[in-house]
Amino acid sequence: MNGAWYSGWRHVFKLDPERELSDEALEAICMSGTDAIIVGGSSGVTFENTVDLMSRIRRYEVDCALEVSTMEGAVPGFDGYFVPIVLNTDRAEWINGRQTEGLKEYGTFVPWESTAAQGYIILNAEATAAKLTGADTGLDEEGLIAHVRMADRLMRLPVVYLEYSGSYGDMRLVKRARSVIEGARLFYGGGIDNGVKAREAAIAAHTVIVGNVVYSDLEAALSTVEAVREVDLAANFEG
Ligand code: 1GP
Repeated sequence: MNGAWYSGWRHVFKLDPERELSDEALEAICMSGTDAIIVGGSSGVTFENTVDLMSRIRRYEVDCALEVSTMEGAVPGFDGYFVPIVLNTDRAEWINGRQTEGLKEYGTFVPWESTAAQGYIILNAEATAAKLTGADTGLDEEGLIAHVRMADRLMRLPVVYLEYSGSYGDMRLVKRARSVIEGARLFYGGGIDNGVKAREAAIAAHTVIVGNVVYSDLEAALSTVEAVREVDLAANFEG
């Protein structure tokens, strides 16, 4: 495991700058005991809505990172930055095109010590990110493991992100992915809308990302924090 700034994160809420969230709901999320908030979205991310959400989260002590998916949304002042690289697409724009365009513009300003690439493997065909990037979501197990090894071993990316956004993934595959990883941290996100799913995902992956349910059922979202803590308490107790 790498000793990076995000390496202790077990539970993370992902908030979308384009979506409305009341001050009360944001306070509950930030004070929930989650390890961090990631700000990011697949569409509609602008400088203004990103600054606005960051400054509202900044009232709390929780770590706050930005997933930089557009140049317009690159905002200074976060604790950390993730740069997604989509691995299961043949559209170069999403592998290195947008990233190098961003680096041409902002390369000298990047806080490298708090910036990490994420090797995204997008597995839900219905997800906006899958449609946007032309991801090959139909990978079989062998294909998935090959992508994980490419990210972790060949490219030595610090984070591998199994993205099922909007649908709950196959935890057997997530565990299998984790079993072949040597250096990266495995992020899992998608369809976690209750404590049971959060618990399963926390057993399968290093870091569990909870998104949509924040906007549809806040209480259920908050219950995922406790579920992940319980997995870790049980693991510590056992040994
Ligand atoms: C989205 O992986 C995250 O990028 C979380 O997925 O919104 O389905 O919880 P959900």
